[in-house]
Parts: sequence; structure tokens; C-alpha cells
Amino acid sequence: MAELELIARARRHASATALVSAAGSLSYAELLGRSAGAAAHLLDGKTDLAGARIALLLAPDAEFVVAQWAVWRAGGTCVPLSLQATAAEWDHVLRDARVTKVITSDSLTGRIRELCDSLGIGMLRTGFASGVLPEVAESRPGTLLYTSGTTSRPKGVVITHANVAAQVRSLVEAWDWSASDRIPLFLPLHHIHGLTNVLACALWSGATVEMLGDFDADRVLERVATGAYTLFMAVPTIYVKLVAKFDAAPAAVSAPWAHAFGELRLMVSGSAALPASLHARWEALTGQRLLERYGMTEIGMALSNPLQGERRPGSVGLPLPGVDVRLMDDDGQVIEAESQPGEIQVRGPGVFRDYFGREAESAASFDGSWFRTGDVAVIERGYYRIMGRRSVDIIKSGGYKLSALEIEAAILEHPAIAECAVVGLPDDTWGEAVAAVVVPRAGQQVPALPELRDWCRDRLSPYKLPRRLDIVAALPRNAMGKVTKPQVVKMLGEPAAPGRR
Ligand code: MCA
Ligand code: AMP
Repeated sequence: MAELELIARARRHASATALVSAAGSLSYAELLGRSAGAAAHLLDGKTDLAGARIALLLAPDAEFVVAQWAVWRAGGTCVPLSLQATAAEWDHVLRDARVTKVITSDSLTGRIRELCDSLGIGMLRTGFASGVLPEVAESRPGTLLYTSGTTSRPKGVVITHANVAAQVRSLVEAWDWSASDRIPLFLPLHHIHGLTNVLACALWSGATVEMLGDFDADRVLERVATGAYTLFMAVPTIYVKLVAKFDAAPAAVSAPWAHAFGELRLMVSGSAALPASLHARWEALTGQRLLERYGMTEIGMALSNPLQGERRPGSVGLPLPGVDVRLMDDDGQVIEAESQPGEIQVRGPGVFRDYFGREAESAASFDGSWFRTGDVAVIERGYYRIMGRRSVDIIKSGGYKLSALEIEAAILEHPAIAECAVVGLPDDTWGEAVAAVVVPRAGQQVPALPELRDWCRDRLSPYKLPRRLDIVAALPRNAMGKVTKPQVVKMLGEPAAPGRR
């Protein structure tokens, strides 16, 4: 029987350790066995889930992977939910994706039960049954990831099994993944960085993933110092947090960390701009030269500094294997020359199928077969360098992509606020920090920042909450009446248009 390549490959590593988590270790054979049983349980007598969207609200441990593989093997589409989301945010995803079931655990079920009941969505634990599993073609959708963009509410990115396979093959080749690799996982599993770059690449290669749960710098340092890993992948904010640990520790404590990081065969940074100063600092501390790469939920990874060769600070290197990249100017002309900025457009088998249920937006995001990323870059001395983004409404904070429009919509629900503009301001820890500028309603008192943050907590994930609040009499607007965000940034005394570095 033809089966998904990821599954077929896992059989070759049957006795190797796939996952290590607080609950214990799971070999590839056990992962295959448990996910087959869970798939049969999900099918519950049906022959194929036929793409039905099954959401996962599970901690990032072995149970998550068993459930993910079970959904895939039963022919379903996996919709991983953020553990930090509010009920309102889950409500959007569950409705938009037309989710039919939520797989959750005893400890999390209470958080989503009321919502599932109100939407008539069944909740399941991962169970076990025996039965025949369907053949699932690689061309079928396997994953639906929600990503914020230039629209207020996040959109569902439909990713086929073939898309993931192409993304993984490209990274396995470029970064030389093998069965002897061991990698820690501390990134969330509703985004590509943790889900594909770490988890899927490792399991494709027969490597071992140590699932550490939420990022905890002390725990990560303790494990790194034991020499447990060969690879390490993180967002720039995590490197900032690790540097802070080095700065705060006596040399006798930090020396083993420095040595262990220096021994890793590769350390990668991505999901947001890695400042050149942080690149240099990390190398000075550990002797390890970080490899920076660039990607996006819709395309997987597109550009990377080389494993062998120059890893240039402030640059994202060259197109990855199997990925075509071009720069397009505002007049629709492909840029061939160096030092001319243009929009990054990407083509290849890793590029997503479409936005779920959004035909017009899907069509508008492509130029023929080229996906328009909205990111602007230049080529300098042969390498791509990211300059910024076309949209002022996208903010990258600690690796999370946030929609300013979504945050504005939440803040505007406050009865004392008449107008609101949200912008990203340069920030040493988060890359960009969310700042809200508001105009009060006549005669009303706008709450102070801590109270406004608390008020927003029912509506927005904690990482979307504003970190700065300014109250003004009026927002700067252009002749059409549209708020001019570069002016808003200027009002706050920051350099116009948050730049890359
Ligand atoms: C946590 N907080 C944040 C963020 N994370 N605020 C703004 N931005 C954030 N990213 C808030 C917490 O809610 C808390 O607020 C306060 O900051 C202190 O939290 P702290 O403990 O310091 O943070 P943390 O829990 O250690 O989290 C930091 C983190 C996390 C580990 C960097 O944000 C993270 O896992 N980021 C990675 C996201 C990711 O995987 N992105 C990849 C997307 P309060 O005090 O109010 O409770 S995929 C992608 O971008 C593409 C494909 C690519 O290229 O990879
Ligand atoms: P996401 O939609 O969460 O997948 O975020 C993708 C976005 O993260 C890209 O469109 C870029 O704006 C940004 N990004 C990812 N990697 C880098 C990088 N190395 N440098 C600058 N921006 C990056």
C-alpha cells in the first residue's frame, strides 16, 4: 500500500528513538503503532476522513505527534491550535476552518469545552482501535496553519503533504540532517518553525527530538551543557534571552554552556531579523557562527546562509534547494541588478496550495505561479538581505507575526476609545514591540497600559498585547482620511518605518 513518505521513512528507523519528552521516550516503531491505532480510532468505522479538519489542542509532547500522524494517516487535515489563544481566537479558527473535531487532553479540555459545545464540535482524546487505514495521496492537504497577515483575522494556509515533503527535503539537503541528529524543541507547534523545521525534518531523517515544552532558558542551558544535542533552532528573541543568561552568570557557570554551544554542528536563527550585533555577540560568547535563514508560513523556507561557506551577518543568503526566488520592482519588472530593492517572490513545490475558503485572496497573493511574500529585499554581493515589509500592518514580535488590524479591532471595542492605530516599534528583545496610539471618546478616560492590557486579555493572545500606550487628540491622516502609520511611528519619536537592523 502506498503511504505517506514521512510514514514510510519512519519504518526504516523503527528501533531508533523518535521523541523524548517528560512522559518518556517513543521509538519510531512506537510512534507508527500508536498513530495507526489512533487513526483507526478517529476513523470510527469510516474508510477515510476525506480531508475533514481535525483541530489539536495538545501540549507540545509525544501525544501531539501521535495525534498529528493519526489525523494524517486517517486522511484528515490537522489544524494545530495555539495553546495561548483566547476563546475568541479559537472561535475564529474553528469556524473558519469548519473544524469537525478537536483532539485534546484531560488537562486542556476544560479550556475549550464550552466553545466546542456552543459550536457543536465533538471533543476527543487520542484513543486506540484497529482497522484498515486509507491510502493518502501526497497531493492532499494535511495541515491548515493560521497566520496573521494584511487582513484583520488570521487566514488558514492549506499545506499539502507534498508541500511539507518538499520543504523538508530542501532543508535536509541544505543543512545535512541525518539519523544521528538530536535537537531540542521549545517552539510552539502551531507554526512552521517548530512544526516543520524542527519536528518534521527530524522525523523525516530518523533523528531524535527532545520535546522540552515552552521555552525555559534555564532548562535549555542545562540540557545543552550535557552535550545532548547536535542541532539547535530558535528565533532571535531566544538568542537575546540566552545572552542575558550568559551576562548574568559567573564565568564558571557559563563556561560549560559556551563550550557546549560551540560543539553543536549547527545553530540556526530565523522567523525574524537577527541583528548583526546579536550575531557577533553570540559568536564571541560561544564560538558558534549562527546560520540565518528566511521563510514564511505560506512557503516554508526560501533563503538560507550556507552550511559550508560564508554565513554573513545581516543577510539571509541564497535560495534553498528546489526553491525559486526572484525580486520584483513596483512596475512589475524582475530585478536582476544588485542593490535594488524589490518584493521577494517564491515558486516551488513547497509553496502552499491556497488560503482556506478564500479564493479571491488566494488568487491575489500569486503572480502566476509566484507567491508574493510582501517582504522586500536586495541582493548584495550575491546574498539576499531583507529590508523590511511592504505592509505597515504586520508586526513581528518574538517570532510571532501579528496583525496590527486585529489588535486595533480589539482595542476599539473599549468603550472609552474612539480611534486607534497600532504600530510595531524597534525593540531589542522582541524585534518589534506592539505600540497602541489611541484617541479617547469625548469625556471618557482611557485606562492606563496595565489595565488596557488586562482588558484585552479576553480578546487577544498575551503576546499580542500592547507594550506601549500613547493617548493623543487626533491620529495623523492622509487626504483620503486614512491613518498614516509612518507618521504615527514618528509621533512616538521612533525612526520612521521600523527597519530591519
Ligand atoms: C511572550 N510574550 C511576548 C512574546 N512571547 N510578548 C511579545 N511577543 C512575544 N513573542 C509575553 C508573555 O505573554 C509575557 O506577558 C511576557 O511576554 C514575558 O514572557 P516571557 O516568559 O519573557 O516570554 P517567553 O514565554 O519566554 O516567550 C518568548 C518566546 C516566545 C520563547 C520567544 O515568544 C516564542 O516561542 N516565540 C516563537 C514564536 C514562533 O515559533 N514563531 C515562528 C513562526 P505577560 O507578562 O503579559 O504574561 S513561523 C515563522 O515565522 C516563519 C515560517 C519562519 O521563518 O520561521
Ligand atoms: P510567518 O507568517 O509567521 O510565517 O512569518 C513570516 C515572516 O517572518 C516573513 O514574511 C518575514 O517577514 C519574517 N521573517 C522570517 N525570517 C526572517 C529573517 N531571517 N529576517 C527577517 N524577517 C524574517
